[in-house]
Amino acid sequence: MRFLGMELGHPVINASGTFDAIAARRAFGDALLERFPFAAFVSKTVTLEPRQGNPPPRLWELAGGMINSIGLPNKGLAGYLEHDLPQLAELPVPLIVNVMGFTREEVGELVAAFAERDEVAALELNVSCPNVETGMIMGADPRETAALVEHVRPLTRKPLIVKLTPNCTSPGDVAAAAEAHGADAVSLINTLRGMAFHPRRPGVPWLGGGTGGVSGPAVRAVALAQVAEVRARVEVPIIGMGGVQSGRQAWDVLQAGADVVAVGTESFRDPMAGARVAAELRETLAASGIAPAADAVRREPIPHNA
Ligand code: RRO
Repeated sequence: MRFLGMELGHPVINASGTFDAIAARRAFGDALLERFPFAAFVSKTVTLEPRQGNPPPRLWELAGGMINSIGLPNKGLAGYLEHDLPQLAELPVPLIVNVMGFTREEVGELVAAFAERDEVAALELNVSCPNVETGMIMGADPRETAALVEHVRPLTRKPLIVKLTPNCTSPGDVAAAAEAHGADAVSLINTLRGMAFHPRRPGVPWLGGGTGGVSGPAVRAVALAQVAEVRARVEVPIIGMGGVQSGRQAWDVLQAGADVVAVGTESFRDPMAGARVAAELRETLAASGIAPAADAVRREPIPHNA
C-alpha cells in the first residue's frame, strides 16, 4: 500500500519509542532485517541537545499495561545524525524520524536538519510527550499546534505527521488545526498521563518523574474513541495506536478511521508483535472478504459524542 509517498508492505508500523531497532539488530543480527516486524520504522524522539532522561524508576507495570516516565533520553541531533541515522538507514523499511523541541524554533531546527537527509522518509512532530519537566505540551492547544506547524511547514517537503496527545480537551480541534496549517497526517494516541504510588512508602510517587504516561490495553478504548473523533474532523491520513495486541484489535483501529495502525507497548513483551499483528490482520480481512487493508478503511465518520 502507498502511505504518504512510502511503499508499505502492510499497514502495521511501530509507535515511537517502543522498539529499539539498533539494540534489536545487535541481539538478532541480520535475521532482524530479513524479518523486520514493521512496514515502516518510527524512531524514538530526538531533541536538539542530548538528554539523560528522567531519574529512575522509569516504569510501573499496571494490570492493563504500564506507566512510563522515560523523559526523552537521546543523543541529541548531532549524536543521532552521527550514530543512529546510519544504522537506522540500513533497515529494510522507510524511516520516520520523531522530533521534539521546547520551542517552535527548536522544532524548526530539527525539521530543517532532517529535511536534508535522503534516509528520512517522513517526520513525526511529537507535540504530546507527557514527561517533560516544563509540563508544557504544545499539542494540548490547537493554537500552539497551528503556530508550530505553520512555522515548520516551509522548512521541508517531507511528509509531516503530528503526534497528538490524549491529554487535552479536544484532540479533534488539535488535529483540525494541524491539518489546516499543513500537516500531512496525524498520529494518535500518545500516552495518557497517570501516576502510581510506591508500594511500601505511602504517598510517595513510584516514578522518578512523579507522573508518567499510561499505555497498553488499558488505553485501547480511549484510542478508538479519539481516532473516531479525529476521523470526523480531518481528511488527512491517520496513524492509529493505543493498546493494540492482535490483528482483530488493529482492525478495530482501522474501523475507527485510521489508515495505518501502530503497535507500541506489546512490542516490549514480544519484539515480533508487529509481524504477528500484521499477519492476524491479513487473516481477519481475508475471513471477512475484505482486502487489501487499505481499501477497507472506513471513510465516513462513525458516531461519537465529542
Ligand atoms: O520519553 C518519554 O518519556 C515519552 C515520550 Br518522548 C512520549 O512521547 N510518550 C511517552 O509516553 N513517553
